[in-house]
Amino acid sequence: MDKNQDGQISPTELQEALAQRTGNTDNGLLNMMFKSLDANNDGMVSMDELASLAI
Ligand SMILES: [Ca+2]
Ligand SMILES: [Ca+2]
Repeated sequence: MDKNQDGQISPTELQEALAQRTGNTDNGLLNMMFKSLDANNDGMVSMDELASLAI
């Protein structure tokens, strides 16, 4: 999922991963998912944050 391998998932990376897996590109859903993943609200989802949800 981490395309540029910086150890963080950006909203764009999450969107691409979501589109690839589900074909869903709905922005509302994406924002909701991203917010729930981004526990510390820094605008990026770290591997720790991702692991805590275990997608
Ligand atoms: Ca990244
Ligand atoms: Ca974060």
